[in-house]
Amino acid sequence: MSWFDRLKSGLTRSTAKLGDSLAGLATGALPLDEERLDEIEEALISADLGPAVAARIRNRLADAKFAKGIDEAGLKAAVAAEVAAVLAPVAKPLSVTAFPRPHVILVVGVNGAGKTTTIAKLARRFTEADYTVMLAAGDTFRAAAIEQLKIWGARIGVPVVSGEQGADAPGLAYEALKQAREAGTDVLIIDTAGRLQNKAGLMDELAKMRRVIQKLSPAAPHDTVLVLDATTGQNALNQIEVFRDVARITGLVMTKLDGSARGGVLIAAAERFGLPIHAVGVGEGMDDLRPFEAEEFSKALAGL
Ligand SMILES: Nc1nc2c(ncn2[C@@H]2O[C@H](COP(=O)(O)OP(=O)(O)OP(=O)(O)O)[C@@H](O)[C@H]2O)c(=O)[nH]1
Ligand SMILES: [Mg+2]
Repeated sequence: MSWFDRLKSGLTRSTAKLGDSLAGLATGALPLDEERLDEIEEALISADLGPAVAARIRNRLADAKFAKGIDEAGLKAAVAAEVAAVLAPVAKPLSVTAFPRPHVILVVGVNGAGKTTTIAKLARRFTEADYTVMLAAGDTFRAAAIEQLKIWGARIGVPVVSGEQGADAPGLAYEALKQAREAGTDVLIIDTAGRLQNKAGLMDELAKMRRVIQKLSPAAPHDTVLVLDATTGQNALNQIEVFRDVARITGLVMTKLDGSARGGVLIAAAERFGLPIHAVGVGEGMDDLRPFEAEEFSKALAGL
């Protein structure tokens, strides 16, 4: 399957909801009346696009151009174009820009969102682009988490700085940054433990991690990436809100778009927060990460 096909089949829930209902709502030779426009707006909202974007698409469709009716392909194309306009400004791949090296990327998110896997995938992409990469096993809570990152590091061929289970995570991040700097490594990616339910602890640890690494590199972390699981739907918006405040996130990665995902929420997120969307995950393997492409995503979502 091509990347686009996987993305498209991954957006099944959204596509089934949106693409199919758009197909049913196309009017052919009949005018697009108020009632039909209301139905289209509802379909957009229930596909997780958010009320603001749904209202904009409705207004666009109410445009005189479609007074004579609109066919299925035309309706889907109009929706895709409007969605792409929302997403295009936020589609920004991660880039390695910091001098002096390393460029530090801190990866945060709730339990099981796909942080560690995303780190492996990013490491893979950066090494393929000829950057040197180091990983820091900053999820020190579980021995299995440290082991998981070490296995990925060995597979991709990048060093992993780790400590004992229960070790101080900010201290480990500091040590990793020191080593990456000494080695002249281009990119340091720091894994963290996933928690949302325990907000105070999370805030303390992430804030402390920032303070500690800033002693060595005042501009670090250069990126703080929130990993979101596409299957969580609207809950992703709450996660962005909480992590934005506690961790000063600078961008998003959405994983599991290959499952029966609800990727429409990315549009609501783009509209509401305007944070860069760096990449999307479409599988569990190290090559299953793609830069976020607004147009492709919009077409897949509209069922084109
Ligand atoms: N299908 C699919 N599975 C994914 C994707 N990304 C991650 N996973 C799976 O999701 C599960 C959790 O991934 P992890 O990377 O361990 O998630 P995490 O956020 O590090 O989890 P914790 O460290 O426990 O908080 C694993 O089984 C991954 O293989 C993806 O894009 N697609
Ligand atoms: Mg993890």
